[in-house]
Amino acid sequence: MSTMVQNEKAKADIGVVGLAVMGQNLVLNMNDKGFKVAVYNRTTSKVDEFLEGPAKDTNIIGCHDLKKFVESLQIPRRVMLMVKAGPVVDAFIEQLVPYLDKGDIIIDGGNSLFNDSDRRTHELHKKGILFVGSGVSGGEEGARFGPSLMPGGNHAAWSAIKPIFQSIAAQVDGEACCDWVGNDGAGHYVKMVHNGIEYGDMQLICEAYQMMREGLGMSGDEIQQVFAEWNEGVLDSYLIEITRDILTVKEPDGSLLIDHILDTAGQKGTGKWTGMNALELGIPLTLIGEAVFARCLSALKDERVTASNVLPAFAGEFSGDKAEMVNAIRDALYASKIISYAQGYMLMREAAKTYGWELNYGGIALMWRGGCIIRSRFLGNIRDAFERNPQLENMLLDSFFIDAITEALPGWRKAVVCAINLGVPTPTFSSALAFYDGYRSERLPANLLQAQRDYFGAHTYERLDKPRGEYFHTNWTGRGGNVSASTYDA
Ligand code: NBP
Repeated sequence: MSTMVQNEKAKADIGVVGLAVMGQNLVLNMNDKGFKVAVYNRTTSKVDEFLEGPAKDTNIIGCHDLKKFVESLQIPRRVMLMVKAGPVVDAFIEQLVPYLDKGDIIIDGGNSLFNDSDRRTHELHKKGILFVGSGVSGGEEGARFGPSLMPGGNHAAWSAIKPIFQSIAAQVDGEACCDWVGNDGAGHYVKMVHNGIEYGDMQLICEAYQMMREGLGMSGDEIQQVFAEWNEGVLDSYLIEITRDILTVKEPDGSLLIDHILDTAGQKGTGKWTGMNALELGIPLTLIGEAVFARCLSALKDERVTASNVLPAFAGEFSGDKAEMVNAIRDALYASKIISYAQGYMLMREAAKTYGWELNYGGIALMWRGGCIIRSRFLGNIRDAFERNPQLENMLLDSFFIDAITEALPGWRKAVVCAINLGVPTPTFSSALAFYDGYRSERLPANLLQAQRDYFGAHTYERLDKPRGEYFHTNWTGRGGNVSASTYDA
């Protein structure tokens, strides 16, 4: 074996820049799976602390400057950035490029905006560098023991990173929760939708909790039992599981810890990005939108306190069968969750069309089945639906989901009506039901809307008894002219 080959073998398989919680845990995960990793961090003392602490007695190579870091990597060099999203990623790319050669790979594993990943893929492609923007989900524990990984970007990089990515990812039924998502920003796009869905799932659970707590007057222990039961059935998921566990945590005086937590939700923007993109693409992503707005409303704590003293509820008290209503709430949660995922998939389908990606919808469900925050049994059903029919236009038209919604529908309506009567806000339960009723309606009142538009702005309308694409204008008042506005949809 030549000295050069020997030297190459002593080098690292991959380098990771950024040693905060995600970076450190991913590096340890890679090390466990037998990969040699080099690490670098802006604050270099963190490299030493890492090597003396969690990475003690490993093969991990610590570097204090980027040039040496790059030199410690096998060719093609694979550099993964686990740093704060935004300009920091661009700054690191700029510093790294002079040390890299054509065919080397930069992977951004942060929560970057997909448009940034699009841009970086193209800019680096011009320099011969392969860029991958990868969604990483699962938080600290996922990073350490198996995250969900959603890589996209320059496909030429995939074969070189696949063995590492698929072995560090979570595994479900022997399959890695990681596969190539698509070109350019597709990986970060799918991660963004994942986060939007996460917002929706969390809000749905919170509404179920509030209905039981405020509406039905159930104790924390009773609700904890309900979540424990739900986690054994179709709702089996990580978020239901942690809710069950959160409800066991008490203060020294025996009260529930969550009763002492300020009811004002934070957000870091990925739910908002998903909603903004849905508006941009014209997809009715109502549930995630409501989930983002519910966080915004929760943030108006002082105003809500003032309003609570002056605005009446005119709400009744619950007087029915509690166990029956708990089942109805479960049905509302399950059916609304189906709507949320259906809307998320509608958005991804439209994005694929708009941005020119070929997304594997069943594969995406598999990537989310393990390792990430929205992992659940239910994602297996979505995967099966796309396996039955890869061209499935909408998840709601799959036989499994038709049956599931049909079964849950009576309880869903009952729970929403009950919430309205009790004055308990359930924006995601109710908006999901409104979407469902709209989606299944052959006829909506948009005929009147078109008439209004034509009345005030001569925007024209199409007729049911004429072919699509033929536009008509009516002089509604007798005062207007016969000139119409041009027809286009923004
Ligand atoms: P942070 O998002 O807190 O980023 C910390 C890293 O960014 C450190 O290496 C820090 O270096 C570096 N950094 C910062 Br901050 N500002 C810098 C600057 N101006 N120049 C150079 N380096 C800078 O860490 P994280 O929570 O581990 O997340 C890493 C990425 O993964 C982020 O994009 C995050 O959104 C994403 N993510 C996080 C989670 C999660 O659960 N936390 C889950 C999934 C994805 P320093 O040590 O010198 O300050």
